[in-house]
Amino acid sequence: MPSVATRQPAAQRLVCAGGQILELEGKPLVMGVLNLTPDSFSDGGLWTDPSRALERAEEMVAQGADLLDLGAESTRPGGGVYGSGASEVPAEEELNRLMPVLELLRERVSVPLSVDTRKSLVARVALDAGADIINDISCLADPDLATVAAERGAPLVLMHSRGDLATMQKQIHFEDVVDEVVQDLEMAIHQACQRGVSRDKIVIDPGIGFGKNGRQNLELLRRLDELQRLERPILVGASRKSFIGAITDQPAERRLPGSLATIAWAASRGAAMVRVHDVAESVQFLTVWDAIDGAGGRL
Ligand code: HH2
Repeated sequence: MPSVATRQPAAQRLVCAGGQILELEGKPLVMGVLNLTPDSFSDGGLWTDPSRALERAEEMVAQGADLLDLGAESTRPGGGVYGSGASEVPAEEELNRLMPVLELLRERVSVPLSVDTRKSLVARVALDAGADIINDISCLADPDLATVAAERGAPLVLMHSRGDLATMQKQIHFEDVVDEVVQDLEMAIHQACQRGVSRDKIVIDPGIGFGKNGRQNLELLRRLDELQRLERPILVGASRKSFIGAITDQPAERRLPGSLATIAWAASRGAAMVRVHDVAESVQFLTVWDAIDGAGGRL
Protein backbone atom coordinates (compact mmCIF):
# COMPACT_ATOMS: atom_id res chain seq x y z
CA MET A 1 0.00 0.00 0.00
CA PRO A 2 1.51 3.39 -0.91
CA SER A 3 2.49 5.71 1.91
CA VAL A 4 2.22 9.46 2.43
CA ALA A 5 5.41 9.69 0.42
CA THR A 6 3.27 9.25 -2.71
CA ARG A 7 1.50 12.53 -2.09
CA GLN A 8 2.09 15.03 -4.87
CA PRO A 9 3.52 18.41 -3.87
CA ALA A 10 0.05 20.01 -3.95
CA ALA A 11 0.73 22.42 -1.15
CA GLN A 12 2.87 21.98 1.88
CA ARG A 13 0.97 24.49 3.98
CA LEU A 14 -2.27 26.37 4.19
CA VAL A 15 -2.30 29.94 5.50
CA CYS A 16 -5.56 30.65 7.36
CA ALA A 17 -7.49 33.94 7.32
CA GLY A 18 -6.13 34.80 10.77
CA GLY A 19 -2.55 34.02 9.70
CA GLN A 20 -2.29 30.62 11.38
CA ILE A 21 -0.48 28.04 9.32
CA LEU A 22 -1.54 24.44 8.82
CA GLU A 23 1.40 22.27 7.81
CA LEU A 24 0.24 19.66 5.32
CA GLU A 25 3.31 17.49 5.08
CA GLY A 26 3.19 14.04 6.65
CA LYS A 27 0.10 12.31 8.00
CA PRO A 28 -3.31 13.86 7.38
CA LEU A 29 -4.49 16.58 9.72
CA VAL A 30 -7.56 15.81 11.80
CA MET A 31 -10.55 18.11 11.47
CA GLY A 32 -12.99 17.56 14.35
CA VAL A 33 -16.69 17.94 13.56
CA LEU A 34 -18.76 20.21 15.78
CA ASN A 35 -22.37 20.20 14.57
CA LEU A 36 -24.44 22.98 16.12
CA THR A 37 -27.58 21.57 14.61
CA PRO A 38 -30.64 19.86 16.06
CA ASP A 39 -30.75 17.35 13.18
CA SER A 40 -27.30 16.20 12.00
CA PHE A 41 -27.26 12.52 11.11
CA SER A 42 -24.95 11.27 13.86
CA ASP A 43 -24.64 13.96 16.54
CA GLY A 44 -27.64 16.22 15.97
CA GLY A 45 -28.75 18.15 19.07
CA LEU A 46 -25.74 17.23 21.22
CA TRP A 47 -23.82 20.52 21.00
CA THR A 48 -26.42 23.23 20.35
CA ASP A 49 -25.87 24.81 23.77
CA PRO A 50 -22.79 27.14 23.55
CA SER A 51 -21.26 26.01 26.84
CA ARG A 52 -21.57 22.33 25.85
CA ALA A 53 -20.17 23.17 22.42
CA LEU A 54 -17.18 24.83 24.08
CA GLU A 55 -16.62 21.78 26.29
CA ARG A 56 -16.74 19.50 23.26
CA ALA A 57 -14.41 21.79 21.28
CA GLU A 58 -11.87 21.87 24.13
CA GLU A 59 -12.13 18.11 24.45
CA MET A 60 -11.43 17.59 20.73
CA VAL A 61 -8.44 19.96 20.86
CA ALA A 62 -7.08 18.09 23.91
CA GLN A 63 -7.54 14.85 21.95
CA GLY A 64 -5.34 16.21 19.17
CA ALA A 65 -7.66 17.84 16.63
CA ASP A 66 -5.65 20.09 14.32
CA LEU A 67 -8.68 22.19 13.40
CA LEU A 68 -12.43 22.21 14.05
CA ASP A 69 -15.32 22.40 11.60
CA LEU A 70 -18.40 24.21 12.90
CA GLY A 71 -21.65 23.46 11.07
CA ALA A 72 -24.94 25.17 11.85
CA GLU A 73 -26.97 23.64 9.04
CA SER A 74 -27.35 19.91 8.57
CA THR A 75 -26.47 18.93 5.02
CA ARG A 76 -27.88 15.42 5.14
CA PRO A 77 -29.03 14.74 1.55
CA GLY A 78 -32.67 13.78 1.03
CA GLY A 79 -34.01 10.81 -0.92
CA GLY A 80 -31.54 8.20 0.27
CA VAL A 81 -31.10 6.48 3.60
CA TYR A 82 -31.70 9.76 5.43
CA GLY A 83 -35.39 9.89 4.43
CA SER A 84 -36.46 13.38 3.43
CA GLY A 85 -33.04 14.81 4.29
CA ALA A 86 -32.25 17.97 6.20
CA SER A 87 -34.48 20.99 5.84
CA GLU A 88 -33.02 24.21 4.45
CA VAL A 89 -32.05 26.67 7.19
CA PRO A 90 -32.39 30.43 6.55
CA ALA A 91 -29.16 32.45 6.98
CA GLU A 92 -30.54 34.20 10.05
CA GLU A 93 -31.22 30.92 11.84
CA GLU A 94 -27.82 29.53 10.79
CA LEU A 95 -26.15 32.62 12.25
CA ASN A 96 -28.21 32.40 15.45
CA ARG A 97 -26.88 28.88 15.99
CA LEU A 98 -23.33 29.59 14.88
CA MET A 99 -22.30 32.97 16.20
CA PRO A 100 -22.57 32.50 20.00
CA VAL A 101 -20.41 29.38 19.71
CA LEU A 102 -17.93 30.84 17.22
CA GLU A 103 -17.41 33.94 19.39
CA LEU A 104 -16.86 31.82 22.51
CA LEU A 105 -14.49 29.45 20.74
CA ARG A 106 -12.53 32.28 19.15
CA GLU A 107 -11.62 33.49 22.64
CA ARG A 108 -10.92 30.08 24.14
CA VAL A 109 -9.67 27.75 21.43
CA SER A 110 -6.38 28.19 19.61
CA VAL A 111 -6.72 25.81 16.63
CA PRO A 112 -8.08 27.13 13.31
CA LEU A 113 -11.88 27.23 13.09
CA SER A 114 -13.54 26.23 9.84
CA VAL A 115 -17.17 27.12 9.16
CA ASP A 116 -19.26 24.66 7.18
CA THR A 117 -21.65 26.87 5.23
CA ARG A 118 -23.08 27.23 1.73
CA LYS A 119 -24.05 30.89 2.17
CA SER A 120 -21.88 33.93 1.43
CA LEU A 121 -23.74 35.98 4.05
CA VAL A 122 -22.96 33.47 6.79
CA ALA A 123 -19.35 33.17 5.60
CA ARG A 124 -18.86 36.94 5.69
CA VAL A 125 -20.21 37.34 9.23
CA ALA A 126 -18.25 34.31 10.45
CA LEU A 127 -14.95 35.49 8.94
CA ASP A 128 -15.48 38.94 10.44
CA ALA A 129 -15.88 37.25 13.82
CA GLY A 130 -12.60 35.38 13.46
CA ALA A 131 -13.36 32.18 11.54
CA ASP A 132 -10.30 30.91 9.67
CA ILE A 133 -11.55 28.66 6.87
CA ILE A 134 -14.74 28.28 4.81
CA ASN A 135 -15.94 24.75 4.07
CA ASP A 136 -18.48 24.77 1.24
CA ILE A 137 -20.32 21.50 0.61
CA SER A 138 -22.27 22.98 -2.29
CA CYS A 139 -19.20 23.61 -4.49
CA LEU A 140 -20.07 27.28 -4.97
CA ALA A 141 -23.85 27.11 -5.41
CA ASP A 142 -23.55 30.65 -4.07
CA PRO A 143 -20.60 31.99 -6.10
CA ASP A 144 -20.32 35.08 -3.85
CA LEU A 145 -18.94 32.73 -1.24
CA ALA A 146 -15.71 32.64 -3.24
CA THR A 147 -15.59 36.44 -3.39
CA VAL A 148 -15.98 36.63 0.40
CA ALA A 149 -13.24 34.04 0.96
CA ALA A 150 -10.98 35.93 -1.47
CA GLU A 151 -11.55 39.29 0.24
CA ARG A 152 -10.70 37.85 3.65
CA GLY A 153 -7.82 35.66 2.47
CA ALA A 154 -9.57 32.57 3.82
CA PRO A 155 -8.82 29.03 2.66
CA LEU A 156 -11.82 27.57 0.84
CA VAL A 157 -12.79 23.90 0.88
CA LEU A 158 -14.57 22.99 -2.35
CA MET A 159 -16.46 19.78 -1.71
CA HIS A 160 -17.89 18.00 -4.73
CA SER A 161 -21.66 17.87 -5.00
CA ARG A 162 -24.18 18.28 -7.79
CA GLY A 163 -27.70 19.65 -7.58
CA ASP A 164 -29.55 20.41 -4.38
CA LEU A 165 -29.63 18.44 -1.17
CA ALA A 166 -33.29 17.49 -1.46
CA THR A 167 -32.89 15.64 -4.75
CA MET A 168 -29.20 14.73 -5.15
CA GLN A 169 -29.65 11.14 -3.91
CA LYS A 170 -32.47 10.56 -6.41
CA GLN A 171 -30.72 11.79 -9.54
CA ILE A 172 -27.41 9.98 -9.39
CA HIS A 173 -25.74 9.49 -12.73
CA PHE A 174 -22.04 9.16 -13.43
CA GLU A 175 -20.31 7.39 -16.31
CA ASP A 176 -17.03 7.44 -14.39
CA VAL A 177 -17.49 8.92 -10.96
CA VAL A 178 -13.81 9.69 -10.35
CA ASP A 179 -13.19 11.36 -13.72
CA GLU A 180 -16.35 13.43 -13.38
CA VAL A 181 -15.63 14.49 -9.81
CA VAL A 182 -12.15 15.60 -10.91
CA GLN A 183 -13.63 17.55 -13.84
CA ASP A 184 -16.30 19.22 -11.69
CA LEU A 185 -13.73 20.16 -9.05
CA GLU A 186 -11.45 21.56 -11.73
CA MET A 187 -14.29 23.81 -12.88
CA ALA A 188 -15.03 24.87 -9.31
CA ILE A 189 -11.36 25.72 -8.74
CA HIS A 190 -11.42 27.81 -11.90
CA GLN A 191 -14.62 29.57 -10.78
CA ALA A 192 -13.14 30.31 -7.35
CA CYS A 193 -9.94 31.69 -8.89
CA GLN A 194 -11.95 33.92 -11.22
CA ARG A 195 -13.59 35.35 -8.10
CA GLY A 196 -10.17 36.19 -6.71
CA VAL A 197 -9.40 33.16 -4.54
CA SER A 198 -5.71 32.35 -4.67
CA ARG A 199 -5.19 28.80 -5.91
CA ASP A 200 -2.97 28.03 -2.94
CA LYS A 201 -5.93 28.65 -0.59
CA ILE A 202 -8.10 25.95 -2.15
CA VAL A 203 -8.67 22.51 -0.63
CA ILE A 204 -10.65 19.88 -2.57
CA ASP A 205 -12.96 17.16 -1.27
CA PRO A 206 -14.63 14.33 -3.25
CA GLY A 207 -17.89 14.78 -1.30
CA ILE A 208 -18.35 11.25 -0.01
CA GLY A 209 -22.10 10.58 0.37
CA PHE A 210 -23.23 13.67 -1.52
CA GLY A 211 -25.13 12.64 -4.65
CA LYS A 212 -23.29 9.32 -4.89
CA ASN A 213 -24.39 5.77 -4.22
CA GLY A 214 -22.50 3.32 -2.03
CA ARG A 215 -20.45 1.84 -4.88
CA GLN A 216 -19.48 5.29 -6.13
CA ASN A 217 -18.35 6.31 -2.63
CA LEU A 218 -16.14 3.23 -2.49
CA GLU A 219 -14.79 3.91 -5.98
CA LEU A 220 -13.94 7.49 -5.02
CA LEU A 221 -12.01 6.29 -2.00
CA ARG A 222 -10.31 3.47 -3.91
CA ARG A 223 -9.09 5.87 -6.60
CA LEU A 224 -8.62 8.89 -4.34
CA ASP A 225 -5.06 9.41 -5.54
CA GLU A 226 -6.44 10.42 -8.95
CA LEU A 227 -7.66 13.67 -7.36
CA GLN A 228 -4.02 14.58 -6.91
CA ARG A 229 -4.06 15.58 -10.59
CA LEU A 230 -5.61 18.84 -9.42
CA GLU A 231 -2.53 19.56 -7.31
CA ARG A 232 -4.56 20.76 -4.33
CA PRO A 233 -4.67 19.30 -0.82
CA ILE A 234 -7.41 16.68 -0.45
CA LEU A 235 -9.88 16.56 2.44
CA VAL A 236 -11.92 13.40 3.01
CA GLY A 237 -15.10 13.27 5.10
CA ALA A 238 -16.25 9.68 5.37
CA SER A 239 -16.70 9.50 9.13
CA ARG A 240 -19.74 7.44 10.19
CA LYS A 241 -21.37 7.87 6.77
CA SER A 242 -24.19 5.70 5.53
CA PHE A 243 -22.15 3.62 3.05
CA ILE A 244 -20.26 2.27 6.11
CA GLY A 245 -23.64 1.40 7.63
CA ALA A 246 -24.72 -0.28 4.40
CA ILE A 247 -21.61 -2.49 4.37
CA THR A 248 -21.58 -3.29 8.08
CA ASP A 249 -25.24 -3.01 9.06
CA GLN A 250 -24.36 -0.72 11.96
CA PRO A 251 -26.02 2.52 13.11
CA ALA A 252 -24.08 5.82 12.88
CA GLU A 253 -22.76 5.68 16.47
CA ARG A 254 -21.23 2.21 15.88
CA ARG A 255 -19.31 2.97 12.70
CA LEU A 256 -15.94 3.93 14.21
CA PRO A 257 -14.03 0.84 13.01
CA GLY A 258 -15.36 1.34 9.48
CA SER A 259 -14.53 5.04 9.69
CA LEU A 260 -10.94 4.20 10.67
CA ALA A 261 -10.66 1.97 7.60
CA THR A 262 -11.57 4.97 5.45
CA ILE A 263 -8.93 7.06 7.22
CA ALA A 264 -6.25 4.44 6.58
CA TRP A 265 -7.18 4.33 2.95
CA ALA A 266 -7.38 8.11 2.57
CA ALA A 267 -4.01 8.53 4.29
CA SER A 268 -2.37 6.01 2.01
CA ARG A 269 -3.82 7.73 -1.08
CA GLY A 270 -2.49 11.19 -0.26
CA ALA A 271 -5.27 12.88 1.77
CA ALA A 272 -4.07 16.00 3.56
CA MET A 273 -6.98 16.17 6.02
CA VAL A 274 -9.72 13.93 7.36
CA ARG A 275 -13.00 15.24 8.80
CA VAL A 276 -14.03 13.08 11.76
CA HIS A 277 -16.49 12.78 14.63
CA ASP A 278 -14.23 10.52 16.75
CA VAL A 279 -11.12 12.62 17.25
CA ALA A 280 -9.20 10.71 19.94
CA GLU A 281 -9.50 7.40 18.09
CA SER A 282 -8.65 8.91 14.72
CA VAL A 283 -5.58 10.73 16.09
CA GLN A 284 -4.28 7.58 17.76
CA PHE A 285 -4.92 5.59 14.61
CA LEU A 286 -3.01 8.06 12.43
CA THR A 287 -0.16 8.38 14.92
CA VAL A 288 0.48 4.63 14.83
CA TRP A 289 -0.08 4.47 11.07
CA ASP A 290 2.49 7.25 10.67
CA ALA A 291 4.97 5.51 12.96
CA ILE A 292 4.70 2.31 10.90
CA ASP A 293 5.08 4.33 7.73
CA GLY A 294 8.40 5.51 9.11
CA ALA A 295 7.61 9.17 8.72
CA GLY A 296 7.25 9.86 12.42
CA GLY A 297 6.52 8.28 15.79
CA ARG A 298 8.24 8.40 19.15
CA LEU A 299 10.42 5.31 19.08
N1 HH2 B 1 -19.80 15.92 5.24
C1 HH2 B 1 -20.77 16.46 6.00
C2 HH2 B 1 -20.77 17.83 6.28
N2 HH2 B 1 -19.77 18.63 5.84
N3 HH2 B 1 -17.74 18.91 4.66
C3 HH2 B 1 -16.77 18.39 3.90
N4 HH2 B 1 -15.78 19.18 3.45
N5 HH2 B 1 -16.74 17.06 3.58
C4 HH2 B 1 -17.71 16.21 3.98
O1 HH2 B 1 -17.64 15.00 3.62
C5 HH2 B 1 -18.79 16.72 4.79
C6 HH2 B 1 -18.78 18.11 5.10
C7 HH2 B 1 -21.89 15.59 6.53
O2 HH2 B 1 -21.58 15.09 7.81
P1 HH2 B 1 -22.11 15.72 9.21
O3 HH2 B 1 -21.65 17.14 9.37
O4 HH2 B 1 -21.71 14.84 10.31
O5 HH2 B 1 -23.68 15.64 9.12
P2 HH2 B 1 -24.78 16.72 8.80
O6 HH2 B 1 -24.56 17.27 7.44
O7 HH2 B 1 -26.08 15.97 8.93
O8 HH2 B 1 -24.67 17.83 9.82
